[in-house]
Amino acid sequence: MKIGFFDSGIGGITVLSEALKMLPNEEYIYYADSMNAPYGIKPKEVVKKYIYNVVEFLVSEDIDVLVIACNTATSIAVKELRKIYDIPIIGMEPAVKYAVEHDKDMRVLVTATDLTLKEEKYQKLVERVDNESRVDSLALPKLVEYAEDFIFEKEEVVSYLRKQLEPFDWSKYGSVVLGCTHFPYYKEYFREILPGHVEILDGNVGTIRHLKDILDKNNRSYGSGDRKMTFYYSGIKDEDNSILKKYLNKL
Ligand code: DGN
Repeated sequence: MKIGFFDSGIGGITVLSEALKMLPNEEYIYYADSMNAPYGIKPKEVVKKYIYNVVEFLVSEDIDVLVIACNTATSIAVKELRKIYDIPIIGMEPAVKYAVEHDKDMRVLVTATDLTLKEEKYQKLVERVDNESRVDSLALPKLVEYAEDFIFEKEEVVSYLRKQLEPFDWSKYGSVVLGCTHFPYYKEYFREILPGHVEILDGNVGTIRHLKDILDKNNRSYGSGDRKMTFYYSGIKDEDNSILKKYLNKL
């Protein structure tokens, strides 16, 4: 089974790492569009063009299934891509439904990119599941920049995060949703700042479970091959997968 993954950059590696645990014996091709990152603060039509280029490339590599390991790209393009290509396409969705249902009386803070939060897909999701107006949102664009620049220095990142999270009355919140695939790199920093009762949720495991379900439903065979990994960096092949390994080691 050849599984294509892509993200505006290296955020989708946090999703890929779950796939490697649950589906270890597949052929993976990961495309980080890092030269065009970040997607989350650019005009939608520009980002759409980037996405179509990447997907066209991955499909030309004969992938059997595509994982859009990027909330922003999913929000903007998943519907149209599914109309164009006849392979299964799996997208990301912030775990808002789970968060709202899980903790009945508490508020939920969804963190993501500006573009994800502004998009109709997200607005509709909140409308559907948040009947009591308990969901708030917060864009954290700098975390994407930090991750792309391989900045993991605790003090710098924690001080940015602290500033962003400080205005909230955490006694009212039950969970924080990480609605951008770059954010799980910093999960331990969120944990350090937030009080213990606040759960930190991401959609990565759920996405890979969904991938498995889709493969089963489509009668696609998996699990019998050897693991193979190819990593592209905006069209350039990373011959020894050094970028990929560097980030996988951070998880
Ligand atoms: N990792 C992407 C996401 O999940 O939305 C976005 C990163 C970006 O380009 N801003």
